[in-house]
Amino acid sequence: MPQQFEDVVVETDLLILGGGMAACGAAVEAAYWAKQNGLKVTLVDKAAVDRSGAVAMGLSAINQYVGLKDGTNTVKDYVEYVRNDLMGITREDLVASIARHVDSTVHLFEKWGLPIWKDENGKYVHEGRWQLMINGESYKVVVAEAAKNALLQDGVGEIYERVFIVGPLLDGNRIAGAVGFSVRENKFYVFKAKAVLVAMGGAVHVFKPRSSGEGMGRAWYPPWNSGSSAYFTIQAGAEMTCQEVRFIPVRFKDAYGPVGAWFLLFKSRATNSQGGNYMVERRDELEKWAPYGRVKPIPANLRNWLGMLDIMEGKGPIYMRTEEAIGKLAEQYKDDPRAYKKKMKELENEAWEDFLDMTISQALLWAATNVQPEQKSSEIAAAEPYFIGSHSGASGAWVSGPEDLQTEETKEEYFWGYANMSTVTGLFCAGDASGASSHKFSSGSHTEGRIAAKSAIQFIVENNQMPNVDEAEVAALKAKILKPLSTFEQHSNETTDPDINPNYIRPRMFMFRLQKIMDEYAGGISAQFSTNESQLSRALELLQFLKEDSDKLAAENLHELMRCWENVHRMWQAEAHVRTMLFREETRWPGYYFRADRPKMNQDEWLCFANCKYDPRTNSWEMIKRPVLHIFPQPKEHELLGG
Ligand code: SFD
Ligand code: AMP
Repeated sequence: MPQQFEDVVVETDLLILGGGMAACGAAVEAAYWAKQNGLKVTLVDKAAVDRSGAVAMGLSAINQYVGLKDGTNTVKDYVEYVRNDLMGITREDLVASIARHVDSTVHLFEKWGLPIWKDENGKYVHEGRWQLMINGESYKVVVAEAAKNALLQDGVGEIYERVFIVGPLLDGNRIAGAVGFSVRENKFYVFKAKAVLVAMGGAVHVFKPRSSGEGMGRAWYPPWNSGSSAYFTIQAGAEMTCQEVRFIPVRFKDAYGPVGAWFLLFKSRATNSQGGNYMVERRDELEKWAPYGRVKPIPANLRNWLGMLDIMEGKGPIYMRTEEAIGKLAEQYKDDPRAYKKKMKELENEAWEDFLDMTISQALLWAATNVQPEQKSSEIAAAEPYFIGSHSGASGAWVSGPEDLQTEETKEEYFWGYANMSTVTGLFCAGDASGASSHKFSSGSHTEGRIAAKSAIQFIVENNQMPNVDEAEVAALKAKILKPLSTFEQHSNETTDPDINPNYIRPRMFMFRLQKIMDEYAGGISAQFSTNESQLSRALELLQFLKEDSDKLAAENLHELMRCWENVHRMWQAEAHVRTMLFREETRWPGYYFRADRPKMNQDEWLCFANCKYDPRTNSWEMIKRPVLHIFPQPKEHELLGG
């Protein structure tokens, strides 16, 4: 009987939600400070920490390493890089807070056993200025082991795996815990906590993916990151930021292999079907987006935009010129056949390992389609939109920065007591869950998890009372969360095909409907990433119908129950996105999306954060504009924008 559910109540001091990069960083740091203060830490992951989250398959590079010790770069350099890539709009205090600590995290990874490439002088091999090459197939296992050791060895904490967190518990404006259910057993979980740290990753499959039919389920970012962080913080009433910033990654087509190693390590070019290089041929276009079109490296969205223009003019496909890049790197060995052969073998190995370490399906697709990268180019394409605060997107919760990095001006706006605390008391966020601090990637997310956890423990020490939990609210939440099971049970025998039923909708169909709305009206791949005010308004209207129908979701078993809630989470991420795109009346990042009715940047108002906040009591949204302020002086050219 699916309706017989055991209630499991867990009381803890700090509750860490998620078991990915940020959560593992949080676990290590929280365990250290909790031990000193006699506190308990509980971590909950919907999967198994060893292989959960974005790094499940491993990675082939650590994308954020500043190199402070040997003076390669400064924190300010990193902040400038991020600010430029986001065309001026970033929380410098948050980016600096991570950048000043990230190297120590990378050194910990190495100490825990992660192999980082070294050259003949024992120095790290860089992919690009900020990126280090790793043998990273087991990256997540290494990081998870350290988190588990920290939490479990001295009895400081406990870990719940395969428990899906649905939403928050609140005591007024203070977080009081979370509720969820086991995806394996009939157990309903109530976690009561003095502080909660959200690190449940970003959101994938909000938009219709390029891969459909036999390839469906394949995505660049993991499909099991389904918007739980955004849902949790939105439902808690936290202010959200940069919800209009979706990330469109350019990826090897159909298996989503990342391009960074090809552009940076192999120094490859991408050319269109006529052999033209859009980065060269379309350079003039960048002036339209000045001064950000002039910065180096050219912002990721503008790089996308130039390629998209080629596609829209019918010059596709775009190819990564792997054979040319490998040929050039081996060229200097040409006179010595043995050395040349050796170098070619080495490059060939590196090319395959790049994918075998982090996107195995890309290696499989290459093998299946007889691609030998040293002989043949591979197609690349702009993928569907993702919501991810840790890569080149920026969506997430609006969190407090650290006190010591604020100026008098920024302190007013960006600091409210505890680093990485959202606008809800006791609710902390890290990794994809926190916004406006892009380019943290795996290492920066782990680092931000550490920063947030340390701060959360300080919060608990200074606010050491258990918030009240309203048991009637818990009972109502339990009924709501488990309802899809009874809906299915009640009605599934009324039709010959249990998929088709006038009384309910199954999660897969619900997801298709959401993806179709977003794809067609909110600037997905079918719409060439283009939208306008009328289309966005229509999307909101259709999302409203979808929301009404979410009450009719049906689940045959626990796995489907998880699928139901994953899609509800995605739906709320979608709504925050559409509302924020409507709020900003401009094309707000060309190459991420294009507002056909507002084709330009609004130069007078560009430099601001577009924030939003949902009030669960009144079921209403508030849109808020926040200023972009600097902790480091900005280059002269940017002053032209008046920011
Ligand atoms: O090449 C619930 N990333 C890269 N980072 C790098 O440093 N180098 C790279 O090479 C990177 N590349 C890359 C990357 C990711 C992917 C998928 C590919 C390639 C193919 C990005 C990083 O991986 C990313 O920035 C961090 O992992 C973000 O960390 P975090 O902690 O914010 O998210 P997570 O690791 O995905 O963890 C999420 C956790 O939450 C759990 N979860 N638990 C309970 N209840 C729920 N409802 C939950 N929902 C989710 C998950 O199970 C998981 O534990 S490249 O492309 O640039
Ligand atoms: P990706 O594989 O696209 O996720 O990129 C990995 C890293 O390389 C990220 O830090 C990107 O910002 C960076 N990167 C990728 N392509 C380029 C490029 N053409 N120029 C500069 N940086 C890049």
